[in-house]
Amino acid sequence: MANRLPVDQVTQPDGSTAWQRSPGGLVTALEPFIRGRNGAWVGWSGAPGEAPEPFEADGIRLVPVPLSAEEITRYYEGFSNASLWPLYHDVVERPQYHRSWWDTYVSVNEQFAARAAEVAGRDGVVWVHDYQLQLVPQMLRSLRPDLRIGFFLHIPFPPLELFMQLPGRRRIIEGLLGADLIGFQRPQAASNFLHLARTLCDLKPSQGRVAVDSRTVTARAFPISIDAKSYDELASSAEVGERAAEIRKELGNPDRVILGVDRLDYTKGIGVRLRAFYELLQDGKLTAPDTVLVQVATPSRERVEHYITMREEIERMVGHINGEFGSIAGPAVHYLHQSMPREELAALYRAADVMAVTPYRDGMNLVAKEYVAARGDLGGALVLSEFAGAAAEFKQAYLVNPHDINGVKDALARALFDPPADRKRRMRALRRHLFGHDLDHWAQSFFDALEAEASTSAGTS
Ligand code: ADQ
Repeated sequence: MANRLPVDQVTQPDGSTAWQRSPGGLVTALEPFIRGRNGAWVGWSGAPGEAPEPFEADGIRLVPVPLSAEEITRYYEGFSNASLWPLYHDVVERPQYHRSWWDTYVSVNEQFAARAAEVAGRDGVVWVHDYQLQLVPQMLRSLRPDLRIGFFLHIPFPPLELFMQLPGRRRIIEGLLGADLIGFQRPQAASNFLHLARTLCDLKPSQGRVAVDSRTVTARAFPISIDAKSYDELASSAEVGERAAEIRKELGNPDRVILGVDRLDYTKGIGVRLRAFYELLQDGKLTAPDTVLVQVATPSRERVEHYITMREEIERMVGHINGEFGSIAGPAVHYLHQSMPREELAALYRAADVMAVTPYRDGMNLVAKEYVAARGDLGGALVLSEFAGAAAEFKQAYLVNPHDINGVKDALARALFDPPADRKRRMRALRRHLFGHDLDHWAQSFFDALEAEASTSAGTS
């Protein structure tokens, strides 16, 4: 179960509509588990109004949950993306709380739980994903006590000092405790959660586990990853190699290319790297267009207020830098507010000398992993925020504190100018870790742990 089904509705040339699988690592990773177990995916179709009947797309049974326009505004854009999202990301923006948003979050979670309760087989396994559905585990358990329930949170889980702001805070912890296994990106998030279970629910967690009624709930880290092998194959193909060379040519054959790829989100620290690049140009440490920054920013949550103002700020900064440092030959910052195909992203990764990933806070950050997977040539260098989950694994990246602009400038300069042998050594180490911890490893270890938890709980109840 996830907020969204892995499909988009597309209009055919003859005007009729059809469902098309949306590209995404998660669905690809889970597909073998879903198919192999005669499973289904429960989620919202992405459009307001009545839900279509359950249908099959590429061999996976999809079970849509309908959401009205008002529910989308309150549950999705409101409580999920304007209350929980900023709160769980260190309050980078001030969360907004409205009682009507919370009420709708509760009722939509009820609808999801009811739909899953209808379709799950006897003694089945349900894996619930992410912050939009945190109440589902408990709701589903009360409807279907026979099920094994896992939950995975893709974003960070905040410390007690921040979480305590949340109206409905106890309900959220109780909601999650309905699962047998709760997975987080980092161990710190699991311990934040258990600390809250002690404080808000008067429970006694010990060593990553907590007894709830007659059950045992386990909370621990399962860092998500990507299908590294298939990304590597894609990026090392002749077509992508040619496109990478063409991109550098189209950029005017600069000596150096710095790349940023993010959803346009205030947590991603896009302004941080623009600022650092701008100051390096001002200091004369870099010159444009010998060095250019390419920033791809995927349109995201365009109706949420924080996102509207942030987009204006970023675009003003890009205009400012280009006004000062661009020339007739071309701009210093190439800014693309666009979504693009996987192949084009892979070519950009191969064309970039330095990948800048500077979020203020990020659950994992798959872009950092994709970049490493794409560099089978051992070229390139990764500048990575310490506040991204990926930093816990990628110790050999150029790690930075995104709040320290001088530190970011320094890391960018080192990543650009360090001797090639040093950069290669770092990239080799990053790749070794990544290929030993890919997406399949993540999904398999979660399922294995869920099965193990279930048998332990059955033994103790
Ligand atoms: P996101 O916040 O969306 O995910 P991220 O992990 O970086 O962040 O994933 C973004 C994905 O979108 C990547 O696969 C990337 O290739 C793709 N993408 C980015 N820009 C694109 C563009 N212009 N066109 C096409 N594709 C683009 C949330 C959490 C993360 C966590 C993931 C997975 O916020 O911290 O890593 O879930 O758990």
